[in-house]
Amino acid sequence: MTDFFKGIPAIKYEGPNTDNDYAFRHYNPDEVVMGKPMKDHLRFAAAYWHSFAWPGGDPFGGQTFDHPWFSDTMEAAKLKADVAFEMFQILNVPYFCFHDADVRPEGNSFAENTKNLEEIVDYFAQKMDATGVKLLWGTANLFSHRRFMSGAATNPDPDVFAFSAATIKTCMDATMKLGGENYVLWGGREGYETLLNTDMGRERQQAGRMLQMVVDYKHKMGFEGAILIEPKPQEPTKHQYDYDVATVYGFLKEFGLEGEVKMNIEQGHAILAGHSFEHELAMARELGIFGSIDMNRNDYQSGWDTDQFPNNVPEMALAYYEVLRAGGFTTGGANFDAKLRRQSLDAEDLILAHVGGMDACAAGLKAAAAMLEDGKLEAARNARYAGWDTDAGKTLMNCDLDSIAESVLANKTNPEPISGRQERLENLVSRYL
Ligand code: XLS
Ligand code: NI
Ligand code: NI
Repeated sequence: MTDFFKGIPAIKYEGPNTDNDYAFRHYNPDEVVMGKPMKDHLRFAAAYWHSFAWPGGDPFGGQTFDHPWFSDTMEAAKLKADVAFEMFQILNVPYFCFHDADVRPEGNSFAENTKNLEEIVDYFAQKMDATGVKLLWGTANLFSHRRFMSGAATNPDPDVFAFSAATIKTCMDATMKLGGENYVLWGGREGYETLLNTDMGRERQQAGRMLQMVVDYKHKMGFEGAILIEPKPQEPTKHQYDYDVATVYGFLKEFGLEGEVKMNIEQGHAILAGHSFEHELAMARELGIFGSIDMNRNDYQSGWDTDQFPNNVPEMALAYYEVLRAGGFTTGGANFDAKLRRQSLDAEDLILAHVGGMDACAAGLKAAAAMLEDGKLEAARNARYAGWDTDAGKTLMNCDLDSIAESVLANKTNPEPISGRQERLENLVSRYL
C-alpha cells in the first residue's frame, strides 16, 4: 500500500439521504435496473492519463500537481500503477483505460518504448489478477511527442507513419495480453493546421490504409474485442478529420470497414461538433456502430474540451436513454475521460470527482430506464409515424414519382400539419428527473 490515499475509505452505497461525502447516493452496483445489475449497465472505467499522468498545466502555466511518480523512470511508473490500482479499488470501478505513454517512461527509441511498455504490462497483469480490475480499452498516444506534431497516420513523412504503425501494434499486443475488451483510436493530430501545406486526399488514403492494417492485425492476432474510433472535430488541430459520427461513418464506408469498427463517443466532443451527446449516440445506433462512451463534459462557456467530470443529470438521462435504446453496452463502457481542475490538488479531490461522476451516471441511467419502461415517449414517437405502418404507407416506399403523382391526384391527397408536441414531451421527461 502507498500512502497517497491515506485515510480515504472504500466508497459504498448509502442511499440518497446520507450525509457522508465518501458514499454513493445513486450508484448501487448490484441494484437491478431493467433486468440487469447497475454495474453491468454502466461498466465504469477510470482513465489513467487524466487521473495519474496529467500535470495540471494550461496555456499560461505548467504543472500544479506534484505527484511523487512524476519522473521518467520505471520505478516511478510502478509507483503510479500502485496508486492507480488503489484508486480503482477505493471506487470499486471495474475497468480502467490507458495510453502507452501514460503508463511507461518515454524511451529514446521504438525498441526502448516497447521494452518499457512490456515491463509495465507484466506489472499490470499481476495487479489485475490480484484486484479483479479489468481493462476496458488500450490505445496509443500518437499525439504528445514532437515526432507526431504533423500527425501519425496522416503525416507527410512516411517514417512517422511507420513509427505510428509499429507503436499501434505494440499497444494492440499490450491490450490483448491484458484481456482488454476494446482497442481505441482517437485521431490525436490527424487533421491539419492549414490547407496551404496539406494534401487532404493523400492524408485520407493514409488514414484509411492504417485503419485497414489495424483491422487486419486484429483478425490475425485473434483479438475478440472491438476496434473503436473516437470522433472529435477540433483540438488539437484546427480541423480533425474524424469530425463526428456521421463523418467517420462515411470514412468507414469508403474503406470498407463499416462492419469492423465502432464508435467511442465522448460527450465533450459531441458538443464541440455542434451536436448534443444524445444526437451522436442516436446516430451511431441508427448506423449500427455504437460502441462505448467517454463520459466527461465541457464548460459551455469555454467552447473547448475541458474534460470535466459529468454532473448534469438531466442531460445524462437523455444520453442513457439512447444507450438503452441501443441495447446497452456489449464490449463498451463509460470511461471517465475527465480531469480535475488544476487547483484541485488533494488526493480526496480525485476520489470525490469520480464519486460524483458515478452517482450522476447512475441517476441518469435510472431516469432513462424509467422513461423506457413507462413507454410513454416511445408510444408518442410510434404514434407520430403510425401512417408509415399502414398498407398505403408501406407501399409508398416502393412507388415512383409518376405513380405517386397519379394517386395524389386520384385520392385528392391534401395533408394537414400535425403538432410535434415537443413541449408536452419535454414536460414528460422532466417528470422522471
Ligand atoms: C481527447 C480524447 C482522448 C481519447 C484517448 O480529447 O478524448 O483522451 O479519449 O486518446
Ligand atoms: Ni476521450
Ligand atoms: Ni476528449
